[in-house]
Amino acid sequence: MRLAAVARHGLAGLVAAGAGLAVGEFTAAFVSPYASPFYAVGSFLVDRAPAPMREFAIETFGTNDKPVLLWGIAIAVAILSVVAGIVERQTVPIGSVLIAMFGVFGMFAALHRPTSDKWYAAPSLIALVVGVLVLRYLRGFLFTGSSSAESGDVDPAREGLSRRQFAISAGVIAVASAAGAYLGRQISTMGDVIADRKRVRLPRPTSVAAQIPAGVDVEVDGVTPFVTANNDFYRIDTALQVPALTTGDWQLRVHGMVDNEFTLTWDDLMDMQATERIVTLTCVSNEVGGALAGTARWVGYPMKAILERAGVQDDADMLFSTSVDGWTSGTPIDAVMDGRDALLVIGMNGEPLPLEHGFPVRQVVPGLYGFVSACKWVVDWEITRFDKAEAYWTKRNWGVKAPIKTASRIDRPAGLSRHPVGDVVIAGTAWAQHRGVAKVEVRVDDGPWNTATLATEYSDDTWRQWYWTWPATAGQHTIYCRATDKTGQVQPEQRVAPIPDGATGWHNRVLRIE
Ligand SMILES: Nc1nc2c(c(=O)[nH]1)N[C@H]1C(S)=C(S)[C@@H](COP(=O)(O)O)O[C@H]1N2
Ligand SMILES: [Mo]
Repeated sequence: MRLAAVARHGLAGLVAAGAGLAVGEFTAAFVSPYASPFYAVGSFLVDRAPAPMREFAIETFGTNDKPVLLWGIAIAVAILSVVAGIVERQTVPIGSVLIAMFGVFGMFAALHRPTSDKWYAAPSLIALVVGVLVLRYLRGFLFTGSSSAESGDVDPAREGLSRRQFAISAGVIAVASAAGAYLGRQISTMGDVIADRKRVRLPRPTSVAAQIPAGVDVEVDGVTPFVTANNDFYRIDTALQVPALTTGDWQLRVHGMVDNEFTLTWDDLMDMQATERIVTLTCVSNEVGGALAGTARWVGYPMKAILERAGVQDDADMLFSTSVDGWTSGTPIDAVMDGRDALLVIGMNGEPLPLEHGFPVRQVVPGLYGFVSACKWVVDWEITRFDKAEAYWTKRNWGVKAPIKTASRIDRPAGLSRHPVGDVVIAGTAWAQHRGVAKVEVRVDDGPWNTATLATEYSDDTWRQWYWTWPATAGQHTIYCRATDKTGQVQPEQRVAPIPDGATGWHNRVLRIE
């Protein structure tokens, strides 16, 4: 046989085994990540490796022992599959038998995983079938009337696929396999995180949130509820794919300009005293009248206590937080230490954080826009200085320090809606976190400002509903609202875009009275 033909047959074996493993990986995503043929075989070997061998691996490779092992298996499988490709024959399918043996080993190993059921065999079985079919196909024994086989002496040049067909088929199968395996891996790690989240039991907070008094909801149809359900809570982040971080993998490294560096684990958090607070979060990108704000009941740990344990040095002024996906925020240390309820949060409205909202751990700092404070999937705290570090959005021309600006919006009636002459209830939401809403006023066209009725206040850190009943007269009218915070600052009329540190301006709606 010519060398080129041998290489081609070897490649056929490699692509076939790869396709089988990829399909196995993809299928495992729907059974269990532990049913993956590749990982099942790997774990089977690890679990049964003689103790001295394991100790050798850990001593030699340290925490890299797993990657080294996985690469070892990958290389062994690659060599075997090249051999399988070369030795495969039309009538004596030794290569197919080799691939099938690996598949059977996979089934056996998967069925021996601690949590297994009979479905654990499925990914390896499907991998076996796909591996054999691809090998037969690429060797030219499938779908290609191979008359040469009858003659016994196979001429590689006349056999099955043309060189061009082979190259295209092998390429397409390899690319599809890589994509399928990748997708399967992504789906199944997500499955791990989802299972991990289901197991989390939130601690009972030692400091509970104040009761929500009756009257925080004005109970007028169309007004945003006081507490936002998790499913309705706005989501803003740069993550194309939600980071997959389990509580077991989570750590928070606290370092930089501190007296004691340390790392917190999930278990460390469970040993600390939890605090529960209701806080309204707001995004700096919110336009006037926009919906990028929400209020939730958060359970977490006072960030101040963690910084005190670290011992922040006098000249530090910034908490530079990094998410597991690399996103960063820079929070003024003053804001964390001034007594407000800045929390390292694990619970949202009675549940572990939803994955999109930062599971397992995020920050919530009352009074600051999310981009400078609300780091989700947070894993690293560097205590530093604003003149030394620059966070994700600040690098992209957004602000450095960004307290939330006072805002008010009309939630009802809908813009351009029609109403009969007579009383029309105008109602909405206002916020000025950590200062508090003192007053909301409503104006019709360029008439006088009318003081709205405010809902019962929950706290300065939460939004506040309001309403005003307008004795409407016929015609088209524009309704405006504005809020005043407890420092006496009135929301300015001037419209400013959200970039760099938050929008300003009065929200308005046009109504038709007939
Ligand atoms: N890791 C990470 N955390 C992040 C962000 C991000 O892009 N990545 N966006 C921030 C911004 S801009 C806001 S407004 C809040 C939004 O939090 P939410 O999605 O839970 O409402 O998260 C903050 N935390
Ligand atoms: Mo934001």
